[in-house]
Amino acid sequence: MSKEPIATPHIDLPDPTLPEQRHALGVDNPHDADGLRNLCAATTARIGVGRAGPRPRTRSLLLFQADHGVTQDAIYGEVKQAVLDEFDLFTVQTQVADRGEYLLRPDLGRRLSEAAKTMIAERCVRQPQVQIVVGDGLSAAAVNNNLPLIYPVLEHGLTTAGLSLGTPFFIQNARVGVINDVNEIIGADVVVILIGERPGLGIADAMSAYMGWRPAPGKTDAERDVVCMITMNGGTNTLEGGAYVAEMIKKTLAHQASGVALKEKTSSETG
Ligand code: B12
Repeated sequence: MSKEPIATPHIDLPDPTLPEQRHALGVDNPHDADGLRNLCAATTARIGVGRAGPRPRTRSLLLFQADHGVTQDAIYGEVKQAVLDEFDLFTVQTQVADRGEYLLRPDLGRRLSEAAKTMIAERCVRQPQVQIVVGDGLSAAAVNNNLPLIYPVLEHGLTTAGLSLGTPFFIQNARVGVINDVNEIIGADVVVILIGERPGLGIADAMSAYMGWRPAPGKTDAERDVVCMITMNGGTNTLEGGAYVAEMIKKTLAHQASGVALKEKTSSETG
């Protein structure tokens, strides 16, 4: 009897992350296939996936696990030094010791370490009109994928409007509220933080730009604005996002207000 060579393993399930598989209808004999297809195309939510008896299909489960893996990589990944070097960003830390603590103690991610305060004080221009900072937040992938695209657009939009910019830098293990500590040192009119959003099970590299008029200790999100879901993977296009953030900053400067106060000022203007 001749011995068969060991065959390469036969995988009978296609890769569930491929676009044609991800968007394939899972419902057998749908009453209105076109209607269901339109519904599924309108959302990234996991609808129309079908089921195997009372359980999810293997395909759905594998896709869920694969997407979950991507979110873990985004949360625990690191921002690439090459991306920071492209814009001469130096790095400072918050009071968080490691990534585990970052997830458990959001309050520490809102405070700069003493070493960070010293470094910022030594290296940064004071009292610019706009201070840009970058934070990893909850997705390093957001910074790695979007910063090279958004930063030049934002910088261009602000400088062509004749605005003075501070010295930009990167904050590791950052939360949005850290802009209060930043501005205690810098004294800018507006601080904007480009930060990684909490990854979803479909898009893991979305960036947000949170900004505020003269942030200071004690100020809350009610005094901030956000442009969210900035990504080339199905959110606000990163280049357009950069232009929009520049416009928001100009509006903040013009009205000397952000968040709820800006909303109140602009809604009374428009009647
Ligand atoms: C988590 C989250 C929350 C959490 C924040 C708690 C926490 N500690 O994480 C809770 C449930 C409290 C929340 C509440 C609200 N949220 Co929210 N939130 C998010 C979510 C899912 C992720 C945000 C994120 O990843 N931030 C980055 C991390 C690193 O930041 P962080 O420092 O850990 O957390 C801060 C921010 O998340 C900030 N924040 C959260 N939501 C909002 C909304 C606004 C307008 C501002 C200025 C700040 C802000 O609050 C946290 C504490 O400072 C986004 C969805 C998205 N695609 O971004 C929506 C999102 C940002 N939230 C939104 C909204 C509308 C709100 C509320 C105004 C809802 C309401 N009507 O009450 C409130 C405002 C809360 C506030 N802080 O004043 C919208 C903003 C839309 C827009 N462009 O203006 C988003 C985009 C969801 C959506 N698609 O509608 N939110």
